[in-house]
Amino acid sequence: MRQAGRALPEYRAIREKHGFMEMLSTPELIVEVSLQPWRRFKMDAVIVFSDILLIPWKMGMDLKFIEGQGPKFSKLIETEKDVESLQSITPEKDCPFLLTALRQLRKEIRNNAALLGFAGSPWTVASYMLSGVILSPELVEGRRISGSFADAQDDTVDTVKILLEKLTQQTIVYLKAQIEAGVDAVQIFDSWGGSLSAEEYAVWSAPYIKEVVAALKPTGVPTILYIKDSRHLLDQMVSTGVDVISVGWETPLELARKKRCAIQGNLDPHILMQATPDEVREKTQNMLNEMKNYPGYIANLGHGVLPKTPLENIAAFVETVKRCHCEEPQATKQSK
Ligand code: 1CP
Repeated sequence: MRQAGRALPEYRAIREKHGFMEMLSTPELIVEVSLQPWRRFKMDAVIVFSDILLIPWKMGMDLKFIEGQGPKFSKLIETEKDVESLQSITPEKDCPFLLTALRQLRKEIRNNAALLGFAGSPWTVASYMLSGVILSPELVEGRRISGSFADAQDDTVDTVKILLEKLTQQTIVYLKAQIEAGVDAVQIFDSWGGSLSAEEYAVWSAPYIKEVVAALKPTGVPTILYIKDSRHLLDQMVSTGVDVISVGWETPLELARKKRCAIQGNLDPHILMQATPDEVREKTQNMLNEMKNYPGYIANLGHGVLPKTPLENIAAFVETVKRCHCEEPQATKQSK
């Protein structure tokens, strides 16, 4: 999840001095910002500071960061010609800053934490390239694009499929480079996958993720697939072949458990933002109790940390999870 984000004062201090795009492409800043949450909270994993839109940026799309909104492309993909003009990336040449940062992070954290690399799923990244803004809730653009396929000309559908296939190949190359640079696992963010129905997902997202996962299998590095609104897509998530399914907070863990697959998630980040530290401890403990004895569970939030989250609540979450490794929950102790 987005662990640095805007919640940390030390992150905001760096952002006051440097633009987001500059931060994305400067190894020293990537390393520093990636380490900030870990220094403070000592979670078990460090996710590298980067963005899912790095691939299309390096394929030739002009990316700018609009303050208060997020990263945006100046011109979206509209025609087959636009898709054709996208270049293939060579990670060592096009994003050496990221690979340098990953190697440095590996050295700094040694084996004291897992180092996570990531990429967006082809569907989610394509949604941004084709439609741009997904910020307003009524504009779930992934849905709009797929909805328009019903009336779309065949060649539009083909163009989107060519784009998805292109992105799939780039994602494979990009994640392989991150693996070579030393990451322990990679997470694929299909943040907008949940806006598709199960039938649409089977056509527009799952096959491309499957291809990425199959290509990474020989490396032996575990893959994690995150979908925010994942409730109706759990079977498809498993069938992509990923090692871990990471579910949003609206998906009951009880449902995910039935899939007999390693699970990551899923405390509602709003709890961290609104509740007291005691309430955070209680809700976190409830989640841990629910997953007790489930083999292959990674405690996490169901989406990124929200910007105004009190730091003591993040600390309460991490401490409760870490304590759980060595102490049994109170209720279980008493019942023995
Ligand atoms: O916190 C970290 O440093 C972890 C690295 C990280 C990750 C894993 C960042 C840095 N972004 C991401 C993934 C990412 N980026 C996703 C998938 C996860 C999710 O669903 O949240 C998405 C959708 C993006 C795109 C993005 N980047 C948006 C959404 C834009 C939109 O229109 O929907 C935004 C606002 C960003 C900015 C961003 N990326 C990362 C950070 C720390 C920030 C905030 C920057 C700031 O305001 O200072």
